[in-house]
Amino acid sequence: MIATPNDRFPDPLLGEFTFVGRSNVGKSSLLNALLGKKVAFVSKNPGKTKTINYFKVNGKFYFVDLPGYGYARTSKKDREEWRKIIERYFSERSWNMKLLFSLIDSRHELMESDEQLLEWLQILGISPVVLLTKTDKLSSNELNKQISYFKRVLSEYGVEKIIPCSSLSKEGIEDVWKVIVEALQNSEE
Ligand SMILES: Nc1nc2c(ncn2[C@@H]2O[C@H](COP(=O)(O)OP(=O)(O)O)[C@@H](O)[C@H]2O)c(=O)[nH]1
Ligand SMILES: [Mg+2]
Repeated sequence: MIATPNDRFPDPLLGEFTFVGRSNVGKSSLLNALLGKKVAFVSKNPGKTKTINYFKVNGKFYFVDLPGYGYARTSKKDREEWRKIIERYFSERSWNMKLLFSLIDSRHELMESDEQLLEWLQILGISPVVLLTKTDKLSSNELNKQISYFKRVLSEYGVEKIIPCSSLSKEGIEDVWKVIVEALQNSEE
């Protein structure tokens, strides 16, 4: 866990897969669904934890849980703190990042805080894989509409890959693993 600027990043291993999104988007639940066990803390109340959490996977690489953003009741000070932590992460550690997963709630439209993150990533030259979360809450008709909406708006930010997923129904979990395994194989070559 990295909480203060003095905390050091762990041994790089084979790389890391990083997860970012608005608080309450379902990031912790998705990490748990991917790992098939409860490693990340799921909460009904949008959390204020501003730490970077490293989960070692199979002793070989990491899943990195970045602090959530965009919580309605955050103060300016909280946002500044978030920005500092994320900035430190991208500047000191993005070299070890194999993929960045940007989580967006499949039910809503893109929010301003998502747009800000996506703009920032474009400047940094990072093209995220977007995971549309909580798809179990939509009918297949509604989901198809949302997918075309997101394809359209996200293409403006250079996003090439979108995976609809649900920690509840487990939709998309295998697809996420597929891109992770591919990224690991590509970096071996
Ligand atoms: N229906 C449904 N609810 C979910 C899903 N993922 C998360 N949630 C709920 O959304 C809330 C926030 O989840 P959490 O994983 O803590 O989000 P985080 O703040 O992004 O880490 C909790 O009440 C979860 O039970 C999902 O795939 N489907
Ligand atoms: Mg969480």
